[in-house]
Amino acid sequence: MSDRALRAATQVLAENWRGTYTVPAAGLYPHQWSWDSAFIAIGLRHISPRRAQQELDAIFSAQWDDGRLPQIVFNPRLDVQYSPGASFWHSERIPGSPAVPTSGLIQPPNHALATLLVHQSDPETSERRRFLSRSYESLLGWHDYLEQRRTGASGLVHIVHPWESGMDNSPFWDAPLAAIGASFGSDIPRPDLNHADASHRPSNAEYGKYLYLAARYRDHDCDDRDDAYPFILEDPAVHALLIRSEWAMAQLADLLGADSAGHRRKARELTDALESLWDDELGCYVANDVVAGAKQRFRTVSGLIPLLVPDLPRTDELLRTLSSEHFRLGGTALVPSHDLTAATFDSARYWRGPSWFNTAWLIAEALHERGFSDAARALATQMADLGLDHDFPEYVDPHSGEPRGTQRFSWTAALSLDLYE
Ligand code: 9WN
Repeated sequence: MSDRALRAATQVLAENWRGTYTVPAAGLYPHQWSWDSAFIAIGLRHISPRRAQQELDAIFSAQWDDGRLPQIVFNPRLDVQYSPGASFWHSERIPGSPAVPTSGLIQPPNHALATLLVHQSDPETSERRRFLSRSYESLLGWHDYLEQRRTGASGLVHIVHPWESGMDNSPFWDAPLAAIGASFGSDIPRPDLNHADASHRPSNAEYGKYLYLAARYRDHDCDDRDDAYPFILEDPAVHALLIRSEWAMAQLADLLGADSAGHRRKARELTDALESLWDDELGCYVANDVVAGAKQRFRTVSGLIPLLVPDLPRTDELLRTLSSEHFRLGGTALVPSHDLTAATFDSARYWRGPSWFNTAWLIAEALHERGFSDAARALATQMADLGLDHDFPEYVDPHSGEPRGTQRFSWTAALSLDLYE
């Protein structure tokens, strides 16, 4: 990597650092986000393994009694800058919440994988700070929450809000949201539109449903016991990240001299369960609406992320789909979030087409782990180049590579440091 690229990425990460964690972007996202911090830590380890550890420490210190790691840890002084904030959630009123104000929802479980990579980058500092043993305890609680409280009869992990997928307006959620008659009402705060073009963001109609679901989950004390709750989905990327993280837990257990067999067994069980989301005709995994009992048959980047799962029976098919006209690996900017040929594809709007850097990293990591080193390096180099050329955008138009959303975005800068050199 060139000195200029290293300096530019380091500068963004320094600007967005808040003493113990990094905000995703100064204006649009002024708090700490859960899966962002794990991706940021993966990049930060190349410039400061200690800061990478602190980034993860900060999210672990906001863990709920039931083990969940919250979607967002709020800075209450910036309440009006982001909606819904601390004053919407009032997490201090919910039994089992931590001392700091948080959202009650979760995000995808990439934390054990990040913990392993951060530890491996500087085992000495990690040992001195007891990073591994402390993190492992938190991760055990986090995975227990997902595998006990959030797993249904299918053996697949459940999400209860589009935000929990990290891919908020994916076409996967269109029908499940449309089936919910209620909405939050017409007075929908949109501070996000002060920082990004409305045509790059989810619509007001979607926000009405997002806030309705969040308020309903909150008003039921976030206890996962609302029998008539209307949004329960199984998402391939969330489930695949849990599997990949369960394999990372096995490695962490080995490093700590703890029992790793249970983690390997669990990872295999979770991998067997994933098979029910396979769609032969589409050549990828799809989401399942548990409430309606209906598969959401779209090709999205979420359905390709299982490539990260070791010993996956569908690797060849997924690689074919990734290179096909639907995602055009190598022939377009990064990996589009949605099928380039679909009627629902939109090259500008958030998770309905634009290419994101975190999902590109997950695919690059999967290619690297499968031994496709050249393809992994090519994708990582493209990420680094696009990041540097466009001031580290949140996402890009897959056809033109033009920046969309906000800029000086932390995970874009962080992951551009991970080049498989
Ligand atoms: C809601 C912070 C987050 C990412 C998500 C991305 C976006 C939030 C929002 O920003 O979601 O969590 O306000 O739109 O979809 O993946 O973690 O960067």
